Amino acid sequence: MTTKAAKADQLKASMVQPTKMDRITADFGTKQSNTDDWLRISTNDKTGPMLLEDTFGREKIHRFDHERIPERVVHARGAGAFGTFRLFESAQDVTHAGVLTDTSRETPVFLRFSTVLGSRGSADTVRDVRGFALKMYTQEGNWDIVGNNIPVFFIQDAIKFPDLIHAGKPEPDNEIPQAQSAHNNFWDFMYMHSEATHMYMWAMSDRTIPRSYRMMQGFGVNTFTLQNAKGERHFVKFHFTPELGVHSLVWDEALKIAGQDPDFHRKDLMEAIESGVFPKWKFGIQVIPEGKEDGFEFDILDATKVWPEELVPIRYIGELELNRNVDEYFTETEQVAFCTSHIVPGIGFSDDPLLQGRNFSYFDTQLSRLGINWQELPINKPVCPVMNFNRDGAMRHTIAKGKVNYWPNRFEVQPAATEKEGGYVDHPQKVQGIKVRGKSEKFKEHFSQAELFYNSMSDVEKSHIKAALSFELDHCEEPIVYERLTKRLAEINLDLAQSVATMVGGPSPAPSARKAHGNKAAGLSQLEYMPERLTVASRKVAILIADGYDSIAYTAVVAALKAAQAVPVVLGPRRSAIFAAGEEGKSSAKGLIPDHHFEGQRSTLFDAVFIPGGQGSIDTLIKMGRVTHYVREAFGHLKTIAATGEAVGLVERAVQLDEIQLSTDSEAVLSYGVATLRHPKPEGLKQVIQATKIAKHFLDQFLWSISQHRCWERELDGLASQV
Ligand code: HDD
Repeated sequence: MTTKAAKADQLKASMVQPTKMDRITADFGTKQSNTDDWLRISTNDKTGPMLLEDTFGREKIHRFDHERIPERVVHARGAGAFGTFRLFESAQDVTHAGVLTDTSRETPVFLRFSTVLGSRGSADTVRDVRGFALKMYTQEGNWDIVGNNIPVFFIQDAIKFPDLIHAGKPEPDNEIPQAQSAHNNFWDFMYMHSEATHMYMWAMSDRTIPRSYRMMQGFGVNTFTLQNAKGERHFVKFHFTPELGVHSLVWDEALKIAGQDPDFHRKDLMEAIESGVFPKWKFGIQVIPEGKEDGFEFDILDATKVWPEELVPIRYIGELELNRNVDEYFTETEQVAFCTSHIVPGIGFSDDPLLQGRNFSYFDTQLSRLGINWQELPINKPVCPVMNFNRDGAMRHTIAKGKVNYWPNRFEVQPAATEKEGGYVDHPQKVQGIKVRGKSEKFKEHFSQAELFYNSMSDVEKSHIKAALSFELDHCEEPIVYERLTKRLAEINLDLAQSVATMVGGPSPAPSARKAHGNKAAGLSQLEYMPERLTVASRKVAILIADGYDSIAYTAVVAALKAAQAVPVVLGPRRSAIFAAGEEGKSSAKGLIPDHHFEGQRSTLFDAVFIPGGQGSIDTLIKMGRVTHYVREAFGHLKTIAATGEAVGLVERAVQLDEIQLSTDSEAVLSYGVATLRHPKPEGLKQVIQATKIAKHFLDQFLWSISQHRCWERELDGLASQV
């Protein structure tokens, strides 16, 4: 049986781990005595010419000169991790695929997340669709689901993909802008392809600025098929829903992080796995039996459409967990290569015109990126035997023994597998028709689901979509681009079109001739995806201190955060010892060394901020513009802010809003995501008990507020923009 260890064990066979005992060698194995000086003619006082003879010197430079391979033409920037897929309910009624029917298996997987438009060195937090590409190393072969964090796509037909990507990538004359859709060509293309309307509504929502790869949904997007043992076929869409909920950054924050920490998502994934907070997703399928596919207003093979959950419920049957970081980025995350065409028995394709084209494209791109033998690379190699008569090609690794390399052969070596032996049998499908360049009628309707999506958003999400479109179109200088596009928005919603037009300029759009349906659907608003069990695990909390801080409040909050698996990160005016109140000046005091100083890490990199009191500390912090800015910026980004004792005054001064209620002497208060506790000095047992209760209440409120991700009320009531 394949266990999750099978892939890890296989990879180990290709690993080296240098130790102090090892000695440096050339690639041909000979130990080297000097790798710092090129062989040359020299005398004591003169350095003479270098000798081409130096085989070691030449090898080192040759190897370096050829280190780069072509980056992916799209999805070049990414991060990946290993994990496990488990099934908790067999789907044998719809498929005979082992990976979807055998609940005793643990299938090893590799998942690569990515942005689409940016080059390999671009920033993680740009506004962009995120790739969600999963390779399952099943016992029957590799099964790749090459998906995104958005369930629909911009185009219906694969033949449009080069145009789409050319329009989205930097413009050809000047290679500007990097990793952005905010430019003339992209929005020109969006207008020219009304089929893209639904997808760009998703792209302008908060889905494209995720807080973390761990907090995104994954979708197979295309329509695949499943076959069961009886030979019945079903159309299927694949869904992954994160245990931590679906959460995003706010736009101002995403922009700043792109500069402050371009590796934000990559680090976040790595650190969470490293600390044992393994990201998990529920795996679900939406299934339509063959024969029922025509009963929908839309064509179920059209990748620009969702299958609304009201019509086709999601059946959750499995779980995906990421639990191991890569050992080396290049050989694993960079060389991993996915193909939508890689399927296993029980799973098949549909006539989805986007999928059909993808099935050609992925294998093809791996040839130019990695060469014909790319499936022999350790990260891509299946865990089951690979036996066939494909031979040779550049960089072939397998040594295939035997007298023959063809079938049929006189030895009857390596025949094809029967169905019983697990051979892949294509579903017999009756096909009849006329050869045409075109698609069926239903593919021509482009606005209904764009409206459905917009209608299903919360007020906060709607205002973010307006702001995102206003930002993007503000970057288009050519009036024909932003004027036509704002006019198009009236097909979705007139208020949206007019609000955006007011912001970006041009005439106010008139109502469209299309009759709005006014419908909403479940599962489209990301705010519906809160974790089933509220959690602050892996949330990073900045703790701001200076000399004289209150160590009791500090210790209590750090302990509570750690107990809940959150990550407290201490910041001070310097990254050398900071002394608590009472500790200062004592020769025995060691102080606390902060993790960073205030210039090193900005508020954008944290989920919440806590400032313990202590007169000395607050006297220092209150005079530091950076600290005031820290609190104000976190407030503007809707993050939880907590303060105790004297720090309550600091927060009050930084935020300066009457609407925020602060703690009294007898009560801890949580108001608009600001948790405060004044904690008067208790006298006597009764007061100590009372103070402990208040402190506990403060901690509960603080942690609950962090678990909510952001305080949307602050934005809805117009407070965030005032600070
Ligand atoms: Fe694609 C990469 C997702 C349509 C052609 N695609 C790529 C990756 C993801 C997707 C996640 C990165 C894989 C990795 O991490 O290595 N692509 C999608 C989705 C699509 C889609 C969800 C719509 C349903 N793609 C699409 C079309 C074509 C391609 C229509 C071409 C006809 N995609 C490619 C590619 C890439 C790729 C050029 C670049 C690198 C690679 O394949 O391995 O072949």
